[in-house]
Amino acid sequence: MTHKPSGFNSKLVHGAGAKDPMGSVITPIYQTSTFAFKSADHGAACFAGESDGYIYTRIGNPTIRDLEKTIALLENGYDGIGCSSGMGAINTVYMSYLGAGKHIVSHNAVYGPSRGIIENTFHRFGVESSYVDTTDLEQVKAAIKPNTALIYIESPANPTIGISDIPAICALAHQHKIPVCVDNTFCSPYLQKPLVLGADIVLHSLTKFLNGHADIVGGIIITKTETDYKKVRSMMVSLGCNMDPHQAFLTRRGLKTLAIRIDRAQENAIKVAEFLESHPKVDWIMYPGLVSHPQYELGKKMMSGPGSMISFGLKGGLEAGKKLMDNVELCVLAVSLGGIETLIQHPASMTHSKLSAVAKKEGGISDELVRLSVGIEEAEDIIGDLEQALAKI
Ligand code: LCS
Repeated sequence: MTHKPSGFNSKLVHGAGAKDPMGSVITPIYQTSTFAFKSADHGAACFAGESDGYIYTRIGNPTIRDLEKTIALLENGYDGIGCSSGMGAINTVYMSYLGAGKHIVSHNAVYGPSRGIIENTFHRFGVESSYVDTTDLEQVKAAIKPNTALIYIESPANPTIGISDIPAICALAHQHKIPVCVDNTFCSPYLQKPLVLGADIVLHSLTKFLNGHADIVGGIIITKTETDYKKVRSMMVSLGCNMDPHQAFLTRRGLKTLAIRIDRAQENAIKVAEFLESHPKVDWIMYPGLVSHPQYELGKKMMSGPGSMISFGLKGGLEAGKKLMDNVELCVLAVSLGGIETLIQHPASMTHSKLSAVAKKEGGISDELVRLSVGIEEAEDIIGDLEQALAKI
């Protein structure tokens, strides 16, 4: 191609330009565990990294590589590493940068298991941690120690929707030569590009917006440099948390419509957020598209749109929230997010239930918090459903 596609939708559709040898327009599913070498010397060259031939699917596979290279292109990164799940990606990053005597600084409102695995498992291996409110730069500054080896943030955070200042945190971290990893699941590269904002590593639960159809679980890590890429890929291969070719195929298919799905869901979310904010039974709401969001201006600087994730609390607290969740008809009462359907869930008793009461309190994951992932249905239908359920409280 003499004209390299520069538009986001063109990149989504055409990807990193993988050409199938049989001329298949869509990258096929290479459903194989292993690849034949042309000769003993070729096999040796593949293992020595002197030939780019494929060896074994845990190490690499053409269907997975197409997805990895495409998402790396979307994030302006060096290359990508597909993983079996978002948690597979997170643990691969932790294992790559942490070890006995090392310290991680992270947000006290990250996806529950991202914190849980550090406090319940990595602590057993001598890793130290500080969970602070990373939306406050001073708290990040105060948490850094001589042995800090990784700063790990989510922005917007799950489930509080708090926004951390990625460029400021990266500038601070880099003064101390600490790498920064951003979980960009809530935004996707369509709305926010952490590597461009200064981060060293970005990761996603592909289960959410990037696949977008609630039919796979997957994860990916994208690094800014070749050095980090090699380090993280070799860890993923050793851990064995690789993607499966069929999972990569479905994600590559879902990814093609990322921008049009997000545009539509976001348009709906803005209307839903306005409806909720003005509803007399709603106590508070966190949505980056509302001026009432405490980091509204910062969000506008870092994100090209407010997205489709909303958190809110009802005046009747937990009991009212439960009533709402039990009475919705169109919105589905389920965890996960970023799919085509509107999902509603209760983080304190569901996604973040394994966290200690102290951790939940520190992170602002209150009992009344209800989280909504707005889908691509008609906005009037979503609002109508919430309205009838709210009327029952
Ligand atoms: N990062 C974020 C921000 C997430 O929300 C999740 C899953 C993960 C990582 C882990 O990805 P997975 O291994 O599930 O692919 N979040 C979920 C949630 O909020 N509800 O159900 C899963």
